[in-house]
Amino acid sequence: MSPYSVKVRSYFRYKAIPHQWILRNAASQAEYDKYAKMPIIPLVITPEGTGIQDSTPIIEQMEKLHPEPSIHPDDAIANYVSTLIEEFGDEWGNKWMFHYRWAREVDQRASAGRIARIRSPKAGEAEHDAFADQVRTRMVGRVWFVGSNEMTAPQIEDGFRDMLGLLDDHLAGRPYLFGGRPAFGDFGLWGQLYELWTDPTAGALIEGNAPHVLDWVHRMLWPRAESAFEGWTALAPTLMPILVKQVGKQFWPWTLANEAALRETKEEFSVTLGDKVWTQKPQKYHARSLGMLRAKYAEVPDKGALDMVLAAAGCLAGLRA
Ligand SMILES: N[C@@H](CCC(=O)N[C@@H](CS)C(=O)NCC(=O)O)C(=O)O
Repeated sequence: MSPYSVKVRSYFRYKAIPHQWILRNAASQAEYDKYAKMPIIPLVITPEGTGIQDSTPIIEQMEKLHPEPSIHPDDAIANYVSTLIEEFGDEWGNKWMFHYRWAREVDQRASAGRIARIRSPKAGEAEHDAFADQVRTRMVGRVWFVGSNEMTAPQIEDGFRDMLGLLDDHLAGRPYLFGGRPAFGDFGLWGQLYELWTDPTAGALIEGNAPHVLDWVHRMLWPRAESAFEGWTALAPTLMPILVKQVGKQFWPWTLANEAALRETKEEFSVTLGDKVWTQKPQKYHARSLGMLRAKYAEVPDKGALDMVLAAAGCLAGLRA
């Protein structure tokens, strides 16, 4: 049920890192508490007995231990764009996921039922129903957290449908976002898309409208290197529209406005995305990951050609800040 957990599992499978997948429930809670520093999943426990959390640093740490096959495209532009898409998937893709999962009754019931079964696998029917109701009430009450509300709901859904079309075009001629093997960006975006696919409403949208996205959703469950990464010139015709319309026009102004709202300790902020106003309470975690994205940008040795792409996508100024 957790996009960040399946993201890390997909990475572990790609790298053939031996691991055990343990559900967080009453049976595993004591072990979880021993190693977790934050109340979130995934939690990776290493053979040395260290607990690691937060999917992006988990993957970065593992990549140092298991560098081959690399998840970073050799082309310098594709390499940074992949990092940007990883962040976009984690932070903006999560809005589609969380919104669709908890907006409609059919999805609420399906998801709350699945969560209740994971947490309490042996519960009888009545106990299960009561627990599922509790989960449903709690989670529906939390959608505001990712910015889903009456005003933003149509924007989130229009944006998701637009993304499905763009992504389907991009994946029509290639198995993974950056060519013949999965990149950092695939893992981040896919974790959210996979979860969307498992839910009734968004799953039907994917199955009915985006056959290439559907293939990729399946492929990324057990990703493997089929051929090399592609260069930026080959990727640009269908990846650039995603950068411009989704990352540059939606996610980027939002993440900068969120950062400013945190700096100014605002209770709520509004930002215009395209031709619509988006209003929500600031989200803390995002400012930290935006900082990490800037640090990675600062480390790029030769920025000339990359800057032209980032400027065209509308992300350059905020990355230099
Ligand atoms: N930035 C973290 C986010 C992890 C996260 O938000 N996990 C959610 C589930 S997808 C969680 O554990 N929420 C609290 C809960 O389920 O109790 C990451 O990338 O790992």
